[in-house]
Amino acid sequence: MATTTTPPPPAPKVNRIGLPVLEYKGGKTTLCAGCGHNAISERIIDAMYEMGVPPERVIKMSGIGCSSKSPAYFMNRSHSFNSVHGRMPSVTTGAVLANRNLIALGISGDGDTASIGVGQFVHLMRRNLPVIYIIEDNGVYGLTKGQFSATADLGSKLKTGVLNDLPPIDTCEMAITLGATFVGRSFSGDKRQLHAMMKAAIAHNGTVMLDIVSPCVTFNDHEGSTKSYKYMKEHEEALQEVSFVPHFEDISVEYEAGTATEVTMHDGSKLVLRKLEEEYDPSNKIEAIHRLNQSHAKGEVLTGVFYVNTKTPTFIDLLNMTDQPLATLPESVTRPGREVLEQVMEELR
Ligand SMILES: Cc1ncc(C[n+]2csc(CCOP(=O)(O)OP(=O)(O)O)c2C)c(N)n1
Ligand code: SF4
Ligand SMILES: [Mg+2]
Repeated sequence: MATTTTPPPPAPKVNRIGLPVLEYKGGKTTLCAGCGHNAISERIIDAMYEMGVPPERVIKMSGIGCSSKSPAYFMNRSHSFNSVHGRMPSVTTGAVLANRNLIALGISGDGDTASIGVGQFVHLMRRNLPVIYIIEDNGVYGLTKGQFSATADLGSKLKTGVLNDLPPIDTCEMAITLGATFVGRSFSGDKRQLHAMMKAAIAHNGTVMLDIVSPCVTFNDHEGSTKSYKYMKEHEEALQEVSFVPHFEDISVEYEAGTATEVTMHDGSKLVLRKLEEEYDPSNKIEAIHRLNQSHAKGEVLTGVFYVNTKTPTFIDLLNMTDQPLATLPESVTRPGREVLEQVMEELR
């Protein structure tokens, strides 16, 4: 009698370090269905998988808020630290200085960053510490039931009908002015753009600041909100078509001369910014601030990569740190002996 054997299941598709995408996933989300933050988690999973980032090298840092909860929903194999509200920048700075081999991914909210955390945000941006800092921006404090945050637009309306009478903080303008070296804005509903920007962020060595408009379906997705899906679909104005070619893919990108700007990233990857309108130079800070101001005046939400600078030294370079991460140095090196202490005491006498 002939026997039939069932063929083995096909091996899962793996990335350049041999991991399937499953190894980049996290726990099941407890955020509201349709929350923009969930879409951002998905883009992080895809980008980290496609770039072949070893999950164990990533530290997921956050503050407090629905956005700050989201690191639980991606990259389970990575390290994670949920800090105090608005204090993620200082904890991240400490972690990166202790181990320079880690890849820091900071997830914050507009409240966590631009309200309680604005002082810490300012000092992180001016240091050019290697970190990918993401603001999941819904214009409200989602976790505490929808009060306006400091990124809410003047005249936008709460569900209760209350109008916002204060002007917003533009976190991208702030980050560019202060010294971040890769600054952009995207929309959680713009899958293609966000995906390319996330991969470029991974390739950058320095402070990346991405403000991602991420609608809160429960408290800020109604008529009168300027951070709703409908408003973003009607008002998003992309500055460029963003494409990214990682250094390990030998793809030549074709574009007509003068229609695109190519930025070579630290690892040799290419960020290609295809112009959709007039000339735009992403290495020009003044131009970036000007375009952002212009878009506010026109009532548009400008998205894209506003500023890239691959030349400024990072905080790690400035401190002239040892190549070996401080956290791995033996105590014999990090702990001065009794003679050193005695010498210091002698000098103080
Ligand atoms: C020191 C401190 N102050 C206030 C709070 C209350 N609180 C928790 S989350 C939050 C705002 C979160 O807003 P955001 O960062 O925009 O995150 P979202 O929930 O909108 O994603 C506030 C005010 C707190 N947890 N700790
Ligand atoms: S309350 Fe808003 S921000 Fe929080 S999970 Fe729900 S939709 Fe997202
Ligand atoms: Mg918020």
